Amino acid sequence: MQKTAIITGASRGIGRAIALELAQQGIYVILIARNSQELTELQTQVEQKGGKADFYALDIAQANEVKSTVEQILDKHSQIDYLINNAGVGSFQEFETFEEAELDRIMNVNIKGTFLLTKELVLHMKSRKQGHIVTIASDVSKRTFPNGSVYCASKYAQDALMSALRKEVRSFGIKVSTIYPGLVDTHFNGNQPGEPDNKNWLKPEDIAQSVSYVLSAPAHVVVDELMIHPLEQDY
Ligand code: NJP
Repeated sequence: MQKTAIITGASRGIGRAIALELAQQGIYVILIARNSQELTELQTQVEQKGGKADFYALDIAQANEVKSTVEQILDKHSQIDYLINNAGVGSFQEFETFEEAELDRIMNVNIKGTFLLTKELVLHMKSRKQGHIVTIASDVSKRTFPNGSVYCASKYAQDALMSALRKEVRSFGIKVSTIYPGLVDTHFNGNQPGEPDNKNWLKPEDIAQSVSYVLSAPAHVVVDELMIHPLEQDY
């Protein structure tokens, strides 16, 4: 039976590259983000290459949207094999200049969104006694830096959420893997991909390949954690 993967933050950057990589491997990709135009374009691109894709435009921080979307997905697909928690936002500024609204925005996507979607899928995976949840966290899940307080806190929390979940669901045959990238040349935080200064950063495709590696482990193997950096990044 064809494998299925839900990928959040699929409209651009790392999520888009993961979707293209998994679709190319014959996995049915279910794309989630808010921008329906970018998702439509990606669905078309996947289908033109012979793959299969659906998309759902939603805000993963909204519990009702997540719940009804997962219900629709499970009505259509009797099984979800992989959940790739990739959607994320961040911004960087001096501690005292962070507004409460900005803290809420970052926490709502990185923590609440990851929690909501994973919660719905864990139920499904437990009932099947299999499944694989892969989260794109950050190397700043394990280190901090000036002006990164809120983003680092969100990524530490996201890592902790998955680390505890890993211990809960292992006995159900569910794998939980976390990938910690360094600098990746995407639109993250207003970055413009392709700038000469970023030429040695990781490409979204590098992270897609690491997801592919993690998912391809034999049934008795789980890659719990994977950190990946540009060779030139001093971290
Ligand atoms: O960023 P970007 P990346 N509901 O901005 C989606 C982590 N990371 O690919 O909703 C649903 O190009 C948004 O879609 P849209 C980072 O923390 C990165 O670099 O249509 N989706 C878009 O598809 C994040 O977890 C770097 O605007 C929502 C995607 O998220 C992951 O990598 C380093 C959403 C963001 O695409 C992917 O980021 C690192 C919502 N509420 C970790 N809000 C790096 N780039 O250097 C946003 O250590 N999205």
